[in-house]
Amino acid sequence: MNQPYVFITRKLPEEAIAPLREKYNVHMWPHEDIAVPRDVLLEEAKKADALLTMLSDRIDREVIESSETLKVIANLAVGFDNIDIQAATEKGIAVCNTPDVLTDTTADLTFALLLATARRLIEAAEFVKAGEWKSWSPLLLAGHDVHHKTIGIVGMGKIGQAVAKRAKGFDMEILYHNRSRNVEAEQTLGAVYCSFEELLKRSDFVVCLTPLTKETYRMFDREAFRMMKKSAIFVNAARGAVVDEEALYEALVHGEIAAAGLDVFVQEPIDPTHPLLKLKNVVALPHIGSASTETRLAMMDLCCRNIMAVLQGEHPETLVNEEWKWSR
Ligand code: 8YV
Repeated sequence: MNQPYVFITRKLPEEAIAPLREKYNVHMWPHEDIAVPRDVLLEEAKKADALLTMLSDRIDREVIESSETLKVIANLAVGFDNIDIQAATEKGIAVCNTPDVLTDTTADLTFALLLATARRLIEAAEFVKAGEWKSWSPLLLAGHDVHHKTIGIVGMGKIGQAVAKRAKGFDMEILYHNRSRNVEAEQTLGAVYCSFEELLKRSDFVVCLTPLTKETYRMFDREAFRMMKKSAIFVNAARGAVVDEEALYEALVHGEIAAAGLDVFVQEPIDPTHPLLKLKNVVALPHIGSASTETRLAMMDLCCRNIMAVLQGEHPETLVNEEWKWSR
């Protein structure tokens, strides 16, 4: 009998995918830093039983419907806005993601980005390295306090809650907005639910952690930034497209908000000439929310376990499309 065929869309460490190599015919795109071209993805999907994919792969209806063999797509991310879930479900394909294992790591980065933006850490570090630190002055690189301020978290899922936990350690008042109430965050962290508008008006730090959906697409628009305090700091560790980047730029340039810490962008990698990157009050990171070695290995391991489960006819640990039915 032929071994199932698994295609991995990026070069991953051999030790991370060893469990797959033992059981299956594994083919891996040989580049770590180059996304698999569309034509190769289509060719591979056609014959694959399983795909291990990244956020940078567009797994749309065309890819999904080109395959008569595909049984599982394991995405190396908690988000899955790169995959047409509806098309996969219609084809009986399981879609899996990597929640939980990245929660604390992503919350750490989100809070670090908040701190770095408020306290101007990147500017300050560059200042020292550039040899510009010639004397002391009372307001040299003075930023803003984080402790005892109000944080407004938009998207109180697992990562949002983990950020709230960190905010509690900084004695912050915690507001949140979410599709549904998060009773645990309210009871254990004293988080207060409020409307999107109220959160924008009251928060010193507005932190976006909501998934990208039709409903959240560009929810941070011109009007949203106008509602924020002029001293507000905006942090986005979710998805770029939740924000109207032109509106954000205008808000930063015209002093409608004070600063922004961004780990995600509409276009990734962002064009180095992008106007947002020219602003001193923007801290920009290359989408590294879950990028610790430990967590990335745990995410890879979970992807492998999910693929093996489905190919063995079992229910995977972290299934996205709950309506998926595995016809054995
Ligand atoms: C990705 C992310 O894991 O998990 C997500 O949804 O945005 C990141 O943590 C990373 O971009 C690798 O795909």
